Amino acid sequence: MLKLKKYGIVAGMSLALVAAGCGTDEEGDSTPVDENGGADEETEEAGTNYGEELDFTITGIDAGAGVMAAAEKAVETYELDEWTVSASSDAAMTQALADAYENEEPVIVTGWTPHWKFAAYDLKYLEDPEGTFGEAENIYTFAREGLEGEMPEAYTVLDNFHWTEEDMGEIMMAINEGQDEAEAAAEWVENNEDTVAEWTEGVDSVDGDSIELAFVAWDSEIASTNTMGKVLEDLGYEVTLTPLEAPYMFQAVATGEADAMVAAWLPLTHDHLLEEYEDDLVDLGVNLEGARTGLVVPEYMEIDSIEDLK
Ligand code: PBE
Repeated sequence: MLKLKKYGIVAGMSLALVAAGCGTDEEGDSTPVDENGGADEETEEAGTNYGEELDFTITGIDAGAGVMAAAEKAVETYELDEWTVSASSDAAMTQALADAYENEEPVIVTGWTPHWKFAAYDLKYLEDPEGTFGEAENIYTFAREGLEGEMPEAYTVLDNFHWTEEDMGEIMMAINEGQDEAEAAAEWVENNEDTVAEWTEGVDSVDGDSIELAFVAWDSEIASTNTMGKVLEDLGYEVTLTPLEAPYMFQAVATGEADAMVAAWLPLTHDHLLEEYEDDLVDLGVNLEGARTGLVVPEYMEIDSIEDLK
């Protein structure tokens, strides 16, 4: 069975990040958004920008997530002076989304793809003309220094790991519908022998070597990390999955406390973390193409752009 490590350091980290975030955000004042100023004011007067209804709150996730930093940046860039991004978790964010959706009420969340919420609800990304959330992202695998020499079998599988949004989506959906995380991943592995065979081709089994994968408990990364864990377990590894906040995930692999992660979003979302730790990380390349982050709202809301929030 995949082992899940428990850490008690997560809450303290959030506060530290919020504090750090305030100091390091760039000045957004010089951004020229005047062309749209008139239209935005009209929207505001008509009361359709949802600010008061939402208490000027964007529902966020864990403070260490890259999409949170991007959302803070958006608030500055688009001069959404009254708005705040509230930190919570992926689970709390999707609950808020579900509650609002059920009652056709407005809600704005920090969202990303792949995520099951797009299959479960009619949602849209708010346009981001200033590119605060960047363009398309890819998800990368990183290993600790020395893994290749010490655990060549695991290293090869991690290096070969590559799948699609649809693959990940199947597991996310199953978990969202109530299936146990490890079971959902195991079922996918059983049903996708050919794909898994591409990752494990020519790799010898091992005899109970211990390996630890770090991840963050975002639904997308719960799916990918449990899948990689199951594949390594089937090869004979004793696998531990360690949930951390994003900065600690990078740190754990960089210091060798954990062996690898399949949860690095680049070029933008985790850029600041890669910059800090890249000298001590081994880049095993992209495992999923075409990811995306942004502010996400239900289709029924009458706004289309982040600019409309002003
Ligand atoms: N996410 C999901 C992460 C990367 C994976 C978009 C929430 C983040 O923002 O850091």
